[in-house]
Amino acid sequence: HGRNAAPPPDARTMHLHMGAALALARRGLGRVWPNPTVGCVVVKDGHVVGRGFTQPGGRPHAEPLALAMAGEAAHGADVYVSLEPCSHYGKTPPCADALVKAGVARVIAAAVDPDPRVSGRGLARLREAGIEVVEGVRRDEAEALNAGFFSRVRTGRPLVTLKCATTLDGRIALASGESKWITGPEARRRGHLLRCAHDAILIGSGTALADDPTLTCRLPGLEDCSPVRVVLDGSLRLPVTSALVRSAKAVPLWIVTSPGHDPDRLEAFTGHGAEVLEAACDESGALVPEAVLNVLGARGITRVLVEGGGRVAAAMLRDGCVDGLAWFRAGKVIGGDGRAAVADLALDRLTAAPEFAPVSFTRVGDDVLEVLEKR
Ligand code: AOF
Ligand code: ZN
Repeated sequence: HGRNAAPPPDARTMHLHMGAALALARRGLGRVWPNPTVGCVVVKDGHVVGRGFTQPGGRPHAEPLALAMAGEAAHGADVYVSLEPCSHYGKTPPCADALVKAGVARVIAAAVDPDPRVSGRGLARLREAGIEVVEGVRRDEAEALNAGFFSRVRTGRPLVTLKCATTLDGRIALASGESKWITGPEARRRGHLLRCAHDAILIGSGTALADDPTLTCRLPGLEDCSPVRVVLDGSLRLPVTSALVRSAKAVPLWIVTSPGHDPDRLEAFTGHGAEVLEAACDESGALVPEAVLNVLGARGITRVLVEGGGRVAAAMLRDGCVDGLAWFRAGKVIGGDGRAAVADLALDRLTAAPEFAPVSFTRVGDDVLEVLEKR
């Protein structure tokens, strides 16, 4: 069919509509794994006539939702997508085909989908059908938004963010162990919001034993967004009476441990709804961070929030597994006898120190949230 496309929109118009597509996509963060989160905006004669974003669990995809909202108006429209439309027959038919069928005039895509089933084929299919394709509008932001998905597809491992809440001098508790509270209520709520935007939260069994946390998202309206809870527990120390195990039927709990435990011991956990996963250990019997991340990636996890404690943080940092930091800092000083956020790294030279570049500083109540990314 003839697609008498209007002249292409100017750069500013494309920038604005793609911004809306990215904002829609952002809503899916933490809820769509193993899939990327995608936003789609359909624009006809300068008016937005359809919007959609990837739904929880990863389906439906963004495009069919936006096209359905647009209805007949999709014919001859400009469609903004934060990621290349898919071209494969998965659990749903290809979004590229849906766009062709709807008779859209132009597709503006921010980034190419690295999934080997797609990787350029979606855009090629559109072009073959005579649809004008504009690539790369706000690409950096689109790739940053789906950095977890890109990482899983390219390396098999999820994106790892280490979250800490410390004093100015990097301490998380007094020598006595007293730690409630270092940061204030606003920062703690922001921490819960961070949980929602991740597929999984990971802690060590030491922290699980010391704090008996639940690790759910407890913000009003977001109670259903709790990520998978992952506990690194090489020697299966986690009590079956812990809050984590007791809530395993309501919110997924994955216990990662060393291979070869007695099946009866595993059944104590699986009987409560937890899953036990095996990962490789080093000579000292400690779980190897990369092996753990490979196990999570193989299960489809794209974004992990590491929440403690100091030994897990140190192991992840030492092995170069931390992609970014979300560091909440209270304006308090408790001194060197306080407990460190990161256990010993035993660095032999300063140039070996893991290094991060600042991304943002935000005041959150009386505290500061500092976001950094791997250099
Ligand atoms: C799109 N729009 O909103 C998303 C896409 O298992 P399936 O069939 O759901 O396919 C998953 C793949 O689809 C995923 O790996 C990625 O390549 C793409 N995700 N594509 O057109 C969307 N979420
Ligand atoms: Zn699709």
